[in-house]
Amino acid sequence: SACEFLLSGFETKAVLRDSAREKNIFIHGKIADQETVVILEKTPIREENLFELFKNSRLKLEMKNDIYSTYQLHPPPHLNEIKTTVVCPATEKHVKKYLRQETFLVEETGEDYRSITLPFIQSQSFSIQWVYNILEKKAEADRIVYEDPDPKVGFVLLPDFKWDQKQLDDLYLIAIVHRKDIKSLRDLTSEHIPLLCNIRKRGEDAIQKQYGVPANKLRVYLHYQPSYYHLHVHFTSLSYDAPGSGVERAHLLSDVIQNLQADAQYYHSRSLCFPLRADDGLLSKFKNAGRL
Ligand code: M7G
Repeated sequence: SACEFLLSGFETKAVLRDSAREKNIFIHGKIADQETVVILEKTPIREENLFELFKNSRLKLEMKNDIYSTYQLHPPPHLNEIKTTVVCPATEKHVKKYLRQETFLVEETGEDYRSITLPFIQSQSFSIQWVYNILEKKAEADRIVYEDPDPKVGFVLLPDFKWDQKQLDDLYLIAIVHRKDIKSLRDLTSEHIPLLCNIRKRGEDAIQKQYGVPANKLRVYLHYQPSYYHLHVHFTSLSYDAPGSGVERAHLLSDVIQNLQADAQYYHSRSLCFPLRADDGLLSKFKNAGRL
């Protein structure tokens, strides 16, 4: 297939970030003159593969000392895969998103949102074509775990592309709403409580049914700011320290529902804090407006 040799012509320009601990590397480069971001990630070792791993691998001794010894284990190829994500053509914004950078916390009032953030995201944000492709079954249709087709409270639940579905430890799904008129947390009012409750209930039920993971083992939340301005909810395993699950970006769905029950306009009027990267255009907008 065309895919097979996709990376053979990849020219590396820069390593955007890497982590020995997370065992991943984010690379900026070019494929056939197109700006490209490639993410390589070693995947967890799964218990069900141990038998084969021990039986069919070549072992090379590195050192031995008393009762201690270390080896290089060379597993059969199918147990040695690297999860690879390719963004091509990548925009400048994608390159920035993955570049490790200093971040600054911004406190955005409701008024800041309307006068600074909203105009900015309307002119700058990532394309959400991939979201529409999912809703219209033009991509990833075979990956859908659950769908409620209702135009008002319906959504599609599917694995996030950060999850390879090989183990439950790093379970990660997203629920994407069918409605196209809700950009983010900021647009939510009490009118949306039935939608949010529906996502929580049916999303949790579907995950229990499909993966056997109960609701009390899930972290269900929204990001503010999100990268993609079409409302979606993250479902991650409680035991997995998912990227972006920290308090400065994650808003638990249960809290969101309760806040809206207490105050219909909660997310229109309250200040919300979030981190911005040093080179994020939105950060300069806040600076220019004298809000930092
Ligand atoms: P977000 O909070 O808008 O942004 O979440 P973040 O990426 O900064 O967290 C969007 C979520 O959608 C992320 O968890 C992404 O990993 C996931 N995602 C992004 N894309 C482009 C895709 C895609 O094409 N397919 C799937 N299944 N998930 C995606």
